[in-house]
Amino acid sequence: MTENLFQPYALNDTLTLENRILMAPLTRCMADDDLVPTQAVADYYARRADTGLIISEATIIRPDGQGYPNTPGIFSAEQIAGWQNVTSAVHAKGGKIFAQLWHTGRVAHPHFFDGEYVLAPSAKKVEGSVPRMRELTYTVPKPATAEEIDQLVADYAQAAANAIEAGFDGVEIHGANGYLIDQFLHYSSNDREDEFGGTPENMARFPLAVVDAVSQQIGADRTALRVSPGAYFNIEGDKRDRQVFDYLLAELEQRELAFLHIGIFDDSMEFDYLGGTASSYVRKQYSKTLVGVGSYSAETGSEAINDNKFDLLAIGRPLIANPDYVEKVKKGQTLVDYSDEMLAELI
Ligand code: FNR
Ligand code: 8K6
Repeated sequence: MTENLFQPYALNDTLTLENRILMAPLTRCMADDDLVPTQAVADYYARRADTGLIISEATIIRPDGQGYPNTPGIFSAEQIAGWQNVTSAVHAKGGKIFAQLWHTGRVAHPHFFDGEYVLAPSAKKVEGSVPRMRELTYTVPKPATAEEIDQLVADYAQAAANAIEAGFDGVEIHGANGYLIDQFLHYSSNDREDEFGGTPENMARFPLAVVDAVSQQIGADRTALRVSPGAYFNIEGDKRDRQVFDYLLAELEQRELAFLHIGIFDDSMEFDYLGGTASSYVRKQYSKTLVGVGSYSAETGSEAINDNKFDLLAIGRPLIANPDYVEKVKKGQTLVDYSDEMLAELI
């Protein structure tokens, strides 16, 4: 009943995926202390090369974007070389891989980069502390100046260029899950009064500047974006956010991105201000390639594609538990259930 997942899908003239199952980006905190992906990381991705497209774990564009221990970067020569090893291993097995470009904004912590403060749209801190390092409480961020915002845009574009140098087939800009780009898009984290806040157009300005700078650097056909119109992680929702995303999606509709990807853990979650689930809301506003995700099985995901709810299915936790997920689904074999303890090891 999952045949549609095994049909090829052309993202555009340059990229065709062999099937419609994507590996969702999954932070594993397994880079070495210079934030370089190791051989074990390369082997882990290579084992999943039969997915239609791997989206890498979130990868920081510069040191002050780091919010978790041992998350990989893509700003140093060593990191680029480490990723080259990963992309070669995936390509050798016939796979495709995008890099997910990340800056955590106010969810960063000065502990990781020996800094004095973290940057975000506004001086509004996120409650809580770093997972697995609970002694590191989140700090009140410093609102980025217009110059600092320009530099961030340039650093995303440089990271995209570095990703291509490292052999990635494209990049997904991480605009979801309450991190820097998402912080600009929600009223609870953005109360700026300059051209980056206060209205939907202003709140979408930085995210769109990043999309455009990255597209210009490596081509829109190799640029994707992940968004969370429904606030659910590291951020509070506000019913006015709806207008921001209405504006953002209308703007994205005019661009030719490789795809748009929903950021959510459970796509059955309904948001009153979106009038339903995150994917149903985006599907109504955006007609191009959409990647759905969030607690789907191959069966429910296949059905959602059949019902035209989205075009491609990203799978996260089941792919942590089953490196051979695609083959098992194809053969109708039983999957191993995911459990959080599996995060301790790369299988
Ligand atoms: C995630 N997720 C995630 N999302 C993202 O955009 N970048 C990331 O680096 C991560 N990292 C991450 C780590 C772990 C351990 C989990 C469980 C999740 C979210 C992920 O991409 C996906 O949206 C969710 O896991 C929901 O899909 P599944 O797992 O229900 O198929
Ligand atoms: C991107 C950094 C990820 C760090 C590890 C995340 C581990 C998440 C484990 C899954 C738990 C689900 C969390 C649900 C989020 C909010 C629901 C309202």
